[in-house]
Amino acid sequence: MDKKDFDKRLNELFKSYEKLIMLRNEKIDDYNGIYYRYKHPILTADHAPIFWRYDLNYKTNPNLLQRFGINSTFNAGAILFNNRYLLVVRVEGWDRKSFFAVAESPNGIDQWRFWDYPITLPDTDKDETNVYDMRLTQHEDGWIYGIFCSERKDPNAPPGDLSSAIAKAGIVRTKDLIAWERLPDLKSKTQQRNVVLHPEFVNGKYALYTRPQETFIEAGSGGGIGWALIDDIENAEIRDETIIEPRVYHTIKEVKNGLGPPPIKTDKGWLQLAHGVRSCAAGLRYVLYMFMTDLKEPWKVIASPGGYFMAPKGEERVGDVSNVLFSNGWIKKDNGEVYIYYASSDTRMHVATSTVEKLVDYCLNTPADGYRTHTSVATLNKLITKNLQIMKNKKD
Ligand code: M1P
Repeated sequence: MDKKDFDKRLNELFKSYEKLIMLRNEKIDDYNGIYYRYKHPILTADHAPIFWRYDLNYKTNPNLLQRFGINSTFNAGAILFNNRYLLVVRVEGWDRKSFFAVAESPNGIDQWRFWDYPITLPDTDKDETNVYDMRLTQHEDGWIYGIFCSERKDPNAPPGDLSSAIAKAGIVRTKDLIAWERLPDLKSKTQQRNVVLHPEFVNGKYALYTRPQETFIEAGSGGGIGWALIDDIENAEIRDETIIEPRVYHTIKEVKNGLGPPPIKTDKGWLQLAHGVRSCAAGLRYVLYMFMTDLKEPWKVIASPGGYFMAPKGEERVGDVSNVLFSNGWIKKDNGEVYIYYASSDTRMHVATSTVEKLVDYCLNTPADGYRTHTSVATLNKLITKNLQIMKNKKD
């Protein structure tokens, strides 16, 4: 490519990149009363800056080739920090390694732009191979904590097994999302993923939502979402762990579940968003579901709307790991609006919007799963009878 073509092509790349970033998003009018989806994904691999992907120097890249490929942008932690909408995104390269990078939007809905550099985590363990799915918690102790999955090869894997891995919870903290202090990884008897720090002290201690698992993929006898109090966050260790939100046969969380973002405090209790996984002929199906826990005793589940809150739909259904919705970030605004950031099929990020009022109503008034067809039909019949009466009264 001669220099003139190089410059022309580069100019086109920057132009189409800006067009993508500045694309305005809009609500999809697909009413369910609970939340709105949006027309465009908010972050894709194409949102990675041009200067991350290309060497812009004609001398060293005369053919203008991508030098650092980005595969996907997903599973982002979220925070409203000094009135700035920030996501700590799991960015995955063509080399399959994930890293964290901050993306910022002026309104939380569109125009997401990555900060110039990704996050450089303190490198504390040479065996750590991959990191992902950071949950951001603005804790009442004044720090912003990030808990993420730290993955390494299973040292006990038999020769030739290059897939078995170990999942641990890595912990970092920051005051500005620029300088990150790494604390020792969470000590646990089992593998852990989807570990989330509760934003307040509970009985004077740090409190963690956990997800014990027997193997890298399977929860096994891990049971579900757990709860553990931690004496010292600078040397965090799970001593006692109780399952507070179990997996259940023939539900959307039959195979495994895991907490999403840290909970949102409301006057009726803590709003909790989680993912549930079931198995089917097509593989695993990940959906989002909600529950509420008690305000004073956040480990006690007080409401469990039955079924899923959000399931993969349309183009969300297809991607690197198809049939997956996953969320580890949401933002509550002062006016009560809630922005739910979720990823589809381990490929791209989306936003959905709701309000605290609607989410609390959803949690408290959606019938619980009765765990049997018979109870589902009874629930439906009750609603139909009530509604037919209303419809009849209108006619009379
Ligand atoms: O591929 C779907 C998800 O699988 C894992 O989630 P969980 O620990 O609940 O099984 C994670 O690797 C997650 O990043 C991924 O989106």
